[in-house]
Amino acid sequence: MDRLCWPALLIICTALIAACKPAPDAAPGALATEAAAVEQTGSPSAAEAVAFVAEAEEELSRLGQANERMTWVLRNFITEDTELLAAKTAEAFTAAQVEFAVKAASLNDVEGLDYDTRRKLNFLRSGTVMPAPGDVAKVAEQAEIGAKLSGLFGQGSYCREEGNCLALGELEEIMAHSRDPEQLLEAWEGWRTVSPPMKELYARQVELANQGATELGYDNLGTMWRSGYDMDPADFPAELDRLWGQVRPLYEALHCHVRARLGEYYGSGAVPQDGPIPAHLLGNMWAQNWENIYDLVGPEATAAAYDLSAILNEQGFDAIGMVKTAEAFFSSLGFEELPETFWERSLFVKPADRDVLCHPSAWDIDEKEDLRIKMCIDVNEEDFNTIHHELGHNYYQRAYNQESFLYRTGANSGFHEAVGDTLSLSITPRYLARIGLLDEVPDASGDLGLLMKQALVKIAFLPFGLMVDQWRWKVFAGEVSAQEYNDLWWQLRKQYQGVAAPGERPAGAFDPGAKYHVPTNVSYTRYFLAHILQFQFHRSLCEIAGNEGPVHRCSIYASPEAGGRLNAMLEKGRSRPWPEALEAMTGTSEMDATAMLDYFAPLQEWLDEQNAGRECGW
Ligand code: X8Z
Ligand code: ZN
Repeated sequence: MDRLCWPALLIICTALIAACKPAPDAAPGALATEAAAVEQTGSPSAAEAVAFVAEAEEELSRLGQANERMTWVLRNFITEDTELLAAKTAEAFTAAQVEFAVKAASLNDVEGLDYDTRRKLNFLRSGTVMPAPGDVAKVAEQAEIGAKLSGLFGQGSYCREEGNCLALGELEEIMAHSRDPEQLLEAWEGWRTVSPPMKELYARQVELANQGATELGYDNLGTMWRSGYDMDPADFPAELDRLWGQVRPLYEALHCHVRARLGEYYGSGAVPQDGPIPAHLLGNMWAQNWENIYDLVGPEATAAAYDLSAILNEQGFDAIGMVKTAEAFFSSLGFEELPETFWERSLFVKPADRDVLCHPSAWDIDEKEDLRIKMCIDVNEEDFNTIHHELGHNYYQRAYNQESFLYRTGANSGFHEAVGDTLSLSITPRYLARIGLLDEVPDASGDLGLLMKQALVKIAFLPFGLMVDQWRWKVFAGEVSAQEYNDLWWQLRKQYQGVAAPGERPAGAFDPGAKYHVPTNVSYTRYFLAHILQFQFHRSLCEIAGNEGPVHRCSIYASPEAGGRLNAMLEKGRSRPWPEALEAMTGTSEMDATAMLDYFAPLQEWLDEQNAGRECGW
């Protein structure tokens, strides 16, 4: 289930779900008895639906927890044995998910259902990330493919020659800090050697999951993925377009300025001034976050923004110290401290002696108190922010632990991703001074630099956050063949991000597979939504905290009023439609990017000045 996969677990369990499809006809017999009862009495009654939902919640919770625990072991200790064992556990869980989904679909038309039963039936039907077709052989095949795909990613590395291999983390370091185009190109292309073997497997997995989705009554898997937003799935793409339309001018201004500066640095031969930016020059393996090239593109005239990475290192922070600092922020809002077991059981540092999956994740093992994160923390600003992101998941999980099983998740997937990021927006100079990380609060002349840095994280991300699922939805809808996957990927990268591959891609390339969320089947629109929502949350919480200055200078640190309002939303999980949750928190029931635009207004003005006389666009 989703909750299992919460951001973190979602990642994990989706991979396994994909890997282990049990055939409904091979599944346990609980529902057979019920079906027989229905046969005797004619169509199922509302009371039967209520009983069915209760049974499903209990069973899925039980199997989900077993799966969660096993998956934790797998991701912390990747071997053939743990892969096999985890696949078995996931299979049982997936078998139940699919069985309950089929049954829920069959109860769709029951009349006289109460609100919660109707809502939960919908979640039961649509909530399986990679549904299985009802055929034993295909289920086994799909299980095998899922395991292979996540294995190819998790154990991937780039080897210059035998014995000289670089793991993803090391390649990402090069992408972040090297300014040598040759070296950047090698790291960029090198990492993409892991994914060509995924292509055919991925295509087959899509085919199988689409069959599963069709059996549940959806046109294809994409429609099923779009069904979790309390609206007609057919309207969801237009909702995303609307939000993207709000922020696109700001993105285009940022792109224009960054391209010009990169052109000055690398030469306009390397960075053509009328086309997309080569993807290896933006400081990140996927060109999704540009903060690492702040030194090349930031405003020169203003005082330099402080360097939080340097400060954390100078002050002797280690991974635990960073997590403790993030926890203290939540405590200052009135949230209870993390349990002792969090500290005992989490993974904070990359182990030297075994394969682990380093992509950051947050876990809720027992749906009560057994919260954990798994992350290979480096002492730098990016990871400091990501720790807040992960703890946001954990505090959300704990806040809704009194809700029933199917409501133990975010109001929508974007909400879950937005909580920790909302707190990160409050990591302001004043806050850093208050906790002793800065000696004094820099004056407002440094704000432009800070806003630029933030824009390189938040604004630069937006089109990437959108395009990943635009690609997947077309793939799921069968609009392209496997041979066309990579071309479609780069077509969308260009269309949305204005970014291009640094050179012709080889015939077998499967570049989407080099991004974690594709081989592990984690939906990505969640992050796009989270980037919009977190500014809405921040603005409202700042008002509640009594902030009167510009919103980019506001920190909600130590405001129990803001914490109380946040908690009121978190503890409801998804028991009510997300627009209600949003309205209770912000006073508006619409997702809306004006909070984000207001936050960046001073930067937009500066960018427009910089871009005067430049030809923008690609
Ligand atoms: O995957 C994540 C989180 C875990 S839910 C670290 N993020 C996306 C990514 O890394 O691609 C956060 C930002 C976008
Ligand atoms: Zn997350």
